[in-house]
Amino acid sequence: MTLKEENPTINLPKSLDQLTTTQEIERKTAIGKIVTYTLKNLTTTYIKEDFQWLLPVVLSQSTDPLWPDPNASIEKRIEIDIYGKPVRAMTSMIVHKLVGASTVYPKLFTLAPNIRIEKADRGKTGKHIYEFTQLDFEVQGATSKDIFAIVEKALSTLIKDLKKDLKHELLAIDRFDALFALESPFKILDREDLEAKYGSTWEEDIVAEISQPVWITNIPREFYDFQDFTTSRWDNYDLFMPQFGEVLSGSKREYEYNKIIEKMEQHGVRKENYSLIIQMAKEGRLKPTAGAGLGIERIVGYITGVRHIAECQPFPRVPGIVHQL
Ligand code: ASN
Repeated sequence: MTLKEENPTINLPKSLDQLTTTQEIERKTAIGKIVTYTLKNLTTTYIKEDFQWLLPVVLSQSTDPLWPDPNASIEKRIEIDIYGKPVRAMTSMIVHKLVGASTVYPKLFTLAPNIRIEKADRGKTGKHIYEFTQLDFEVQGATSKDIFAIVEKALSTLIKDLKKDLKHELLAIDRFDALFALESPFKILDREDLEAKYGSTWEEDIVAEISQPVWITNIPREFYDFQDFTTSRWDNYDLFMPQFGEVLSGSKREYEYNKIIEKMEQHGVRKENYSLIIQMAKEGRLKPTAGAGLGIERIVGYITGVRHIAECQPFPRVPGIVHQL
């Protein structure tokens, strides 16, 4: 059953070649301008803060295991052989960020294409796409609080500047009044407290309740997120936007050899895929870092209020639907 049949109120995002009416084309034009402005504004903020902009890679022996993660829903992992070696399509540049920030570029960011073949039923969430771009950044020696401050400044600036410079486009898609100034610092909530209060639906419940962005911390997930082994608490975070949901996730990172090995073994992660960072950790070359990745289509989805974030892509990547382009 296709998404359209199941929920006739959600129109599937169309590819550029399928847009025919003036209204459709004007809407896509406004969204395109907002994407361009968002990329320019965010990258300018990071460059002003002394970050180096790294070009992304797409095929690599090491990529994000995306496991264990309470939100993982991967139908298929893309692995091919090139030059006699197995490589994977990039799920996130986390490993490259850890190496980059530990060695040559202590403050780095990249605009990275990530490929995650989500289960087809995620086509209906309006929040998942099987190819997306993240503004992924990492800072040597940073704490979670340092990362919060960087993100809060970048997003507050973006919303303020958008309302000033792109009023015409925001009005055209009826989002000018819906977008309000962000008030920093954002509230910090613990996932355990939310589970105790709302149960398993905490994500939807909190998104419906908040009127400003909130940080959610202490989420059990991949080996590279920092965990305090004495308290079992995770020093990691997701950023949730009101009436929308998650737009960013990140953490302080593990860098100690013994902890990394213990977590990889516990999680059943294939150590041979990560031999380089394991070796670096063993030699003390992996440094303490912290960082995060902001989903570009998600933040633009929040700004534009689209029903499906694939509407922010020129060539939509809705799980379960493969278009010729
Ligand atoms: N970009 C995320 C981070 O920095 C990782 C991810 O996308 N899974 O932690």
